[in-house]
Formats: sequence, C-alpha cells, structure tokens
Amino acid sequence: MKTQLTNLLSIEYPIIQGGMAWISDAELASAVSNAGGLGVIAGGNAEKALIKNQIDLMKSKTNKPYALNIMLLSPHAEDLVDLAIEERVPVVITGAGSPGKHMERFLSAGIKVIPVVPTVALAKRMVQLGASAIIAEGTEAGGHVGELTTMTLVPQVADAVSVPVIAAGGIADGRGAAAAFLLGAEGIQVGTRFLVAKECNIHPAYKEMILKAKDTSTVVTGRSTGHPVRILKNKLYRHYMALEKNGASPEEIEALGAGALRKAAVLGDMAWGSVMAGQIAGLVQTEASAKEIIEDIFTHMTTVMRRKL
Ligand code: FMN
Repeated sequence: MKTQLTNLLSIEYPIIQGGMAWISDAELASAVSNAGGLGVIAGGNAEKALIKNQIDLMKSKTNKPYALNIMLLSPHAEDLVDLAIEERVPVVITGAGSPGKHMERFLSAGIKVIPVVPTVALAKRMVQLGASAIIAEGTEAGGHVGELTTMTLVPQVADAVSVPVIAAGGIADGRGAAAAFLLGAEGIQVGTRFLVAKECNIHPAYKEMILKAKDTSTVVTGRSTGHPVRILKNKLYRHYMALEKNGASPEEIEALGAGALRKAAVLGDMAWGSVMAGQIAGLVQTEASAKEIIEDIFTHMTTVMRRKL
C-alpha cells in the first residue's frame, strides 16, 4: 500500500508501532519493521548504554527502517539525541516536549523527526521547526494523553500542516485504520494492539489483562497534577482516586507513578503497577505475531473501504 508516509519512510505498510517505555525493545520493533511497518525502540527514561544495546540488536535483526522514540523530559534525553546521531538512526519520534534545540543536528545528520502532538498549535510549531511528519495522538491512546479525541484532532491537524499526518489513539483494526485515512491521515500509529504481539516481551499477566479488558476498563489518572496517563483500572488507580479526593499534594500523587510502568510491564504487578493501555483494549482479544497484526489490520481495512454505503 502506498501513501505519503510509506514513500517518506520507505516502508511497505503505513503503520508505526508506538514507542512504549520499558516495552518496545528491539525484538518487537524488528518484528514490526521486518513485517513492513516502522518498528520503534522506546527510549523512555533509560540510559544511553542500554538503548545503544537495543539499537545494536535491532541492526542485527533487520536492515529495514526503524525509529528511536525520545521522551524529551527524560534525564537522559540529551544522551539519546547524541546516540541517535552517532548511530544514524533513520527516524526519531519525539514526545513530552519540543525537539526544537536538537532539530538542526538531527536534520543535518539526515534523521527524519516525527513529533507526537495533542494539538493543532503544536503540530504547526513542529512543522516550522522542520518535522518530516506529525503524529496526532488522541486521548483514547494508552499512556500519556491530551484532551482531544483522535476523531477531532486528526482532520484539524491534517488541514493545518502540509506534511503527512499519522493518526494515533484508538486504532486496533481495519475499521479504525479506514477511519483514520478518511479523516486525512497518511498513516497510523498503534500501541495497545502491539502489547499482545507474540514478540512483545511484557509480563504475561499484563497481556492477560489487556485481553480481558472491556470498553470501560481504562481511566485517566494524574489530571490533577497536569500529567494525565491512561491506564487499566486496578488498585493503583483506586489509590490515586482516594488521594485526589482527600486533597493529597501533587508530589504525593506523582510519587505513586514513579517506576509504576516497569512494575507492571517487567514485574507483572497488576495491582500496583501502571498498566498503561488505550480505550481500544476492549477490542484486542487475541495474541498474534506483529506480522499477523499488521496484515490483519490492512486486509480488514481494504474490505471496510470497499463496503457499499
Ligand atoms: N508514547 C511515547 O511517545 N513514548 C512512550 O514511552 C510511550 N509509552 C507507552 C506505553 C504504553 C504501555 C502504551 C499503551 C502507550 C505508550 N505510548 C508512548 C503511546 C504510544 O506510542 C501510542 O501513541 C499509543 O499507544 C497509540 O494509541 P493506542 O494505545 O490506542 O494504540
């Protein structure tokens, strides 16, 4: 399938596997890239050496394009910027801040930069800075979220910028993908569905919780601290709610989230871990390989697009 995004990134399917801290390692990312999508290694809060190992592993598993996700609020963000340039990573996807001060270095190293944004204003600013494409992420997504829905954000961003727009948040099958393209997107970014990819190394209990999730299973915590995060409801969520109700300080509330994604993804603590997932988790019902997931989405999308109205 050809779109502006497949041309820009030299990939076969217009799909990006969302970067997921502690989760999207070289194994998942290479499976996605080898299947024709864009695999993404998540930088999260990790140190340079650890991510360098993942990039080395990635290079040993695929010669297809891939991306490094850099969370600009990470204490190691500057190191990861250096690493991306040293390793000539083909694409950098940025989140949690503006890549402005690094842009010149990225661009002169030939790296394509694709920021994740929750608003039209940020999308425009990123394009002025030299972004090659924009990921417009709606509040349906798992992890850190903004306010606008994918349905409302994608067409407004598509109208506002001249570069390809990638829709993220709430897409897990061909219907969601078809909707994204009809809204003006040139590609999709999928996170939650890849959590149950066979190549995804999260704790089995995490996968189980995604597979059992319903439409109403997710909730957004941290709105009171200005760092909203979408997770599956569990003890951690109920404790968050109790703290917020009792007027706890933002510091106390923030402290609950520290290390909580690792607790869920690596240690399998489904009670006190932050089990990040999107609203579409209710639709995700079977484990499959990354290749099967990608092929299923686009085969289904083609059928949906042919449907007579
Ligand atoms: N986005 C980032 O830019 N960096 C991250 O480290 C990150 N971590 C995530 C962790 C989890 C468990 C999930 C579910 C999402 C995360 N995201 C992160 C967002 C995804 O990259 C992607 O945009 C999002 O999952 C798309 O929406 P969906 O969950 O509805 O598919």
